[in-house]
Amino acid sequence: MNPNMKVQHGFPEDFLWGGAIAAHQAEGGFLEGGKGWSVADVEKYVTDPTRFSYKELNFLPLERIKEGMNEVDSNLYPKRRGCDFYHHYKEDIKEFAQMGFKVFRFSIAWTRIFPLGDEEQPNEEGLKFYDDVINELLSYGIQPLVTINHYDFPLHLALKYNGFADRRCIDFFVRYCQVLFDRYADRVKYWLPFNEVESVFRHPLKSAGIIQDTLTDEATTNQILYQVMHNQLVAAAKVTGILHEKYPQCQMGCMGAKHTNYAYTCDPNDVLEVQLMGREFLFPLDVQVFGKYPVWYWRKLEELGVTLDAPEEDFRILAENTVDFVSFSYYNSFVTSTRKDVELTAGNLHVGGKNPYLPSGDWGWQIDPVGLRISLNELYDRYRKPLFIAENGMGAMDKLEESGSVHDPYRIDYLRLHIAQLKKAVEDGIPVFGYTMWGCVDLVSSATCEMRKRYGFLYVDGDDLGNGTYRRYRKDSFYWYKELIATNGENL
Ligand code: BGP
Repeated sequence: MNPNMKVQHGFPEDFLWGGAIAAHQAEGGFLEGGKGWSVADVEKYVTDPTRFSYKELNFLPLERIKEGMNEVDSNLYPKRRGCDFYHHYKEDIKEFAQMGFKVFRFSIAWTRIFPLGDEEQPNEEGLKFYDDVINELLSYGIQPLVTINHYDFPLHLALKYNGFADRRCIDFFVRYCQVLFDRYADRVKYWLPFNEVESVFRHPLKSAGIIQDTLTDEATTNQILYQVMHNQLVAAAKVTGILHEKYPQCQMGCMGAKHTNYAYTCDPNDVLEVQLMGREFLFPLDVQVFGKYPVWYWRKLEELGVTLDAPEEDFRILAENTVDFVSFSYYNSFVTSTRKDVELTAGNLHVGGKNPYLPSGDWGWQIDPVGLRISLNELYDRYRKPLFIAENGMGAMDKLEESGSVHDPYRIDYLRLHIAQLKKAVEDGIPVFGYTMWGCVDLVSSATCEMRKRYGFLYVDGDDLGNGTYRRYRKDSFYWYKELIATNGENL
């Protein structure tokens, strides 16, 4: 048969099933093993996150950073605790292996490797920790997939340089990556430089170490943030080049949050609005895949009055070092309209229009499995690169029964429906090569610093304030995912 006529049934045999976490939400081990302070260590728990907008939750002025640095022993900083993966990684990985994971996505805490960020020499104890994690994974045949920086920028680099606003941070990032590649590239094939690379516009401190107090007015904010975005893209391209040259067996991907939006009405203005919004979210991935900015972008900068400090050399670096695959997070979708009367609802990372056709979860995020198939098709049509679903999952209130069981049928439903759509996309011919369910062990939520917002297959006995044994319990979804992996996605 002509190979062009091949019809895909079900998932490919080597499909990578697994789960994902990030260092600052899972590890704990605050300042242990020589670790330095990251911006996540000063993110304070707020007793009622629903009272705050995402902007208030995510923008930390200098005063609050200093307050956090003075409270070394406080219980009110959940990201210093995570789910204590730092001390539980062996048992957690054993449980992932029990479920049959083929891949595990985790991030490396920059401040374990370079506690301040601008040192010449790395911290051996930090490097050793990730050696142990990687070796543990490989002992069970689980492939590591590493995010190099996931929302835990070194605090010292933020305070001293204003993070990626200063081009010297490009060099610090490159040095950090070189150390990681030289140490782990023999065992880690897949790498991602930045989590949700477009996120600097949403939370500049978390994503790039930008101190809020420097964003004094709209013009200054635009000038700084678009420069930061550029600097991060150059940093990502540089390390992509280094990885490709020194370790050609490895692959570099990009990672973006997929903000899927639908037009609220068939008014062409609504449809256009969706298109314009989509390209705003995707332009950093465009740069990483195509090696250049889209033309509309320069016009936008002109309109905003932003002038990039970008030597010619930057554009050569971007053009020459494009990525091997595209990964993304997908949780929910929104509707968009030019009308002002559309009801709003919460979703991952921001608030958007509420879709009357979709149900919502405990935190108001709307559940849209078909949107995953739409997103996969859209991304493949645009990029023609292999795709990887780096995050997908459901934050919910779980209840630990006295028997030690946790019944989470809502999570099983969410995952079943999304994976059914993923399967359809695979059968559409989209080359998706893996799926890592977000927060496979309960961890601290990113936006709201809560422990009670649980995503995991493994329940962790700890509350928002750190009370509890941190013992792990298997939820019903644990057994469901195990069966799913065992049948390579057939037994949904
Ligand atoms: C993504 C982040 C993750 C994760 C997830 C869920 O955008 O990459 O770190 O936390 O969102 O968000 P939350 O934890 O706020 O529920």
